Amino acid sequence: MQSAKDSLYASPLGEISAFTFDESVVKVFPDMIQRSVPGYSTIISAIGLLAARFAKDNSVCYDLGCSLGAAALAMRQNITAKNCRIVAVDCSAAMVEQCQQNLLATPGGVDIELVCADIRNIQISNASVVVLNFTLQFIPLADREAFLASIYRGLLPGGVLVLSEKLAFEAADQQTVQTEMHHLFKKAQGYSELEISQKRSALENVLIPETFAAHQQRLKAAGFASAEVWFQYFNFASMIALK
Ligand code: GEK
Repeated sequence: MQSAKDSLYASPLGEISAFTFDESVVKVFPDMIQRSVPGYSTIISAIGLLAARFAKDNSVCYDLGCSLGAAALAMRQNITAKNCRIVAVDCSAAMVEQCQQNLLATPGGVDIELVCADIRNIQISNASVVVLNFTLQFIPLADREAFLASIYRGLLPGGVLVLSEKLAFEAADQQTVQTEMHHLFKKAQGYSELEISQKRSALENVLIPETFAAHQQRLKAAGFASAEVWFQYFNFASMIALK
């Protein structure tokens, strides 16, 4: 996916408004996520492999908070199950509009239905794969338990939830070091100190990270048989929860 360079936070901003997934973000999104989330491309490729392993004949694979459709497209490239379809959902109209263009530009075997909706309000059913790739972190804390329980109910036995999140750490020294390493990662990707600090302010109270222990506990409470990290790069991790 081609993308303009992200320079949204490059100049000093008097007042920093809360981060939203609007048109200006959509224009630079592939560059922004690639240079901000350590391991993003590795995770997208692995979502394709996981879909190949878990997608069942006659079932549905969900990409919740799909943005521009990277995970849905990776799944489409790898699914070999028969009569399978993908449902990709995002509540940002600007994202969905650009995602539609991306899907049309790269046609493939499995149908992708694109829905503009709040993922808390959609019915998950007959699912073999559900992907939440850096999306749960934007859902209010109070809604996360019920939301994951509804995903669990919609999954078929043997189904998988792939949950990727920015993590928080219980131990203060870990929190400090992991945050610092993420900032060093962003600097190495060409972001300035000003860009890093203004973006951090914009995401305050918008992106709410939790510890791996909190995620694991909630996933188990929702009914998942097990939940483990399969990938971590500093404070960004991807988990596999099995029904
Ligand atoms: C990727 N998964 O490229 N309902 C629907 N969509 C939502 C909601 C909600 N309640 N809250 C946030 N979103 C993608 C990357 S980005 C992660 C996901 C990031 C959407 C929001 O509009 C945005 O498109 C996406 O979740 C989060 O693999 O930018 O850090």
